[in-house]
Amino acid sequence: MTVTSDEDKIKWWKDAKFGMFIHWGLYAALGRGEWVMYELNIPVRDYERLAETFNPVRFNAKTWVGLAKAAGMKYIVITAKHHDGFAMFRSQAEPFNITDATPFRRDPMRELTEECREQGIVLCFYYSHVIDWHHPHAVHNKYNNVWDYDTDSKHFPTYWNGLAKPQIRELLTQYGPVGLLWFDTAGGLSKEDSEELVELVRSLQPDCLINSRVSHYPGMGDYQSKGDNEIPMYGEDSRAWETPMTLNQSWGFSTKDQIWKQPEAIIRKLVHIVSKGGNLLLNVGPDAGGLIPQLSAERLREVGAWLSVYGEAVYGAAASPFPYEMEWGSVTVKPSRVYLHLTSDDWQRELRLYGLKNKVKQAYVLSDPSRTPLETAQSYDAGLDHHTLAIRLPDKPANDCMTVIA
Ligand code: JFZ
Repeated sequence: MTVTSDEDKIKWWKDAKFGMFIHWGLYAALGRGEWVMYELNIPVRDYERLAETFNPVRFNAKTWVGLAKAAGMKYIVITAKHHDGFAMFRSQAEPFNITDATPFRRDPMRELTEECREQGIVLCFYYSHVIDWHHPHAVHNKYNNVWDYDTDSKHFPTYWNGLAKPQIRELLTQYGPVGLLWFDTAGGLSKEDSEELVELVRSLQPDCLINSRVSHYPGMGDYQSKGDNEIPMYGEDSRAWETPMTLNQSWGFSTKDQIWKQPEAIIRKLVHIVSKGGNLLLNVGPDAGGLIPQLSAERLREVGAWLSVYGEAVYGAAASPFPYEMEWGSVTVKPSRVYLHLTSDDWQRELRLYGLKNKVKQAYVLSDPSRTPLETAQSYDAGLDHHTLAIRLPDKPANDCMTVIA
């Protein structure tokens, strides 16, 4: 067996840049987000009854994976179990799961695994390892189920050894290679318990990546999960990182939330994140029938259309070497190439770039198949040992919300 170095192990993910987050579970039936059980203090016995009618017959793995692909996403992270404790996969560890407790009986994780393999997308699982509102022995903290279960009778090992670890084992043994495990909200879990979980994952699938939320102790896992919609400042993070983001304001399906981000805003955020060296994990919340909302799908397709033209400047690109934000847009780089992502709202005739180490050979609009060279002027400052580049820009492009100059 060859041991992959940490750097090699995370390379696919760092190059991927853009993934699809999917929050899907029983809560979709109530249409007000994935925290509904907690917010309404729904008793476990009542919540369990949602499973009796959960029958998402319109779920189609091919359509979902196809949408991720059309959006230009390279990996999918789906909630195998969220805080409600309901397993959206076949599980021997606990009957509160989609194949045993619902009329649907199918295992969507299996169907997605097969379809992802078919379409070349990396499948990854979200698993809520600490918060579990269904289990009487989950860690005691204020985000767990304090309405059904009293603290005094809690016995954490019953949950940890009887449910969390066995289910993580199932996820890593039932579906072939898993790209990464996305843990969440680890408050109350000891460092030793988090380490034990990391060891378990490593022993079953050494190449499976783990996000930092496996523990609330800093520095654990293979990369840093930022807060919701959070984009760090330049130089803030030395580790690989990812921003989880929603298209509206909810993770789980919501009929109330209709505040949607525009495709242009999403493209700019993606580029901005990549220019700082991060990944964007963008969420959809399918409904209880198994459909991804139309308003989400439309937006994702527009992002994908932009990426199909300008993807070269995103996938596999590294962070901007300039340690500050540009008022005109963002910068990404590849060996011997700089990409200038220009927003089109205040289009200038000329763009100036200071502080280049090398003289630039040629500049062109990335969407121009003939690569017609743009007019440039360069000067060298011997004192600062850097080049200044001025590019004469073409007319403002009609459709693109960001135009890339290579
Ligand atoms: C958590 C979950 O509680 C939520 O339901 C969703 O799954 C989201 C992706 O993750 O919520 C968080 C956790 C951490 C932060 C924000 C929301 N944070 O660190 O800013």
